[in-house]
Amino acid sequence: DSSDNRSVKDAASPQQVDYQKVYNAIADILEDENYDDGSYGPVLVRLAWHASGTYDKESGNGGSNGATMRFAPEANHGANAGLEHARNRLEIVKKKFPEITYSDLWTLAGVCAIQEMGGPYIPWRAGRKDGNVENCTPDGRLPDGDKGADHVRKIFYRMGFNDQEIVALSGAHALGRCHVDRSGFDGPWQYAPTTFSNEYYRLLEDEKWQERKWKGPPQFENKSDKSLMMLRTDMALMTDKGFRQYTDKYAKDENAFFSDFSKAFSKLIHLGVPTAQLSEPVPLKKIEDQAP
Ligand code: ZEM
Repeated sequence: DSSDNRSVKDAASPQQVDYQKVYNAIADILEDENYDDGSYGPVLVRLAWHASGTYDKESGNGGSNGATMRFAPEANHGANAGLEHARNRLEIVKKKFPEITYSDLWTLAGVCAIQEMGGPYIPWRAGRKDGNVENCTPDGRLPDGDKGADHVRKIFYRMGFNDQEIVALSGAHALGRCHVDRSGFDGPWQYAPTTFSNEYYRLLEDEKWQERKWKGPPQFENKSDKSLMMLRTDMALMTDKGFRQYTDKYAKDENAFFSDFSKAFSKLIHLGVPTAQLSEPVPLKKIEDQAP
């Protein structure tokens, strides 16, 4: 019926926003020497992931469509602690481009951060609509770091991912760190936490990992200098047979990792968004690949 058609068209209206301009504005505010490791990139990737990873393929609800983490119940879910840093930072861009939805902005910011930190190109489509407080997802849909392979599979299978995609997505832990005041865990996974690479898999396999003795939640530290960490869920990618084959592959072959990560992350940030709402993929060039 015609009113339905109209609402779909209005919602997407992707031609009204210059997404490359939005991308460039996000790229502009990634760095800040006074924040964390000098970049908002990692926490922006985490925002895109937590906005999307609530998807439930059975009911079709959750996912990035809606940006429901703006509202109190979901913003206060334990897993989302600290993501206000990402949401607040993006307000600068939202003010410049008020016509973009939050749900498009958050996912686009994840793509921008990955690409600008040296990662692969990620196909992205516009057209997500912002929901309201009734669309908030129930707590408990995102993974807990202190659990094993069964838990990881349960959570990611619910979104519709397979073992290969789980391992590929986990390579995002090349970026950023754990913060005691957010998750309770502590430390980065690799030595250059603002550079996207396959270091996460290489270190998982090449370092010796031992349980850290401390008052915080159970986590692992590398024996050699104790400056790096792994969650129990990270360790599962090495100890579980089904996962290990892909960890081996990505540790050896960064191109394979980049290619598989790009596909899996793109899938993640479109989960649950009705196809009719979405634009064609929007080419979003890295700053370094744009004409001077
Ligand atoms: Zn994470 N992640 N994650 N992750 N994550 C943290 C940080 C970051 C898990 C997890 O519990 C945690 C994916 C999968 C899984 C990022 C991206 C992606 C932190 C630390 C925890 C505890 C939070 C803090 O204290 O600030 C678990 C259990 C996962 C699966 C089993 C996937 C998939 C991701 C993207 C594709 C990123 C970029 C960070 C770093 C954030 C930052 O602020 O530095």
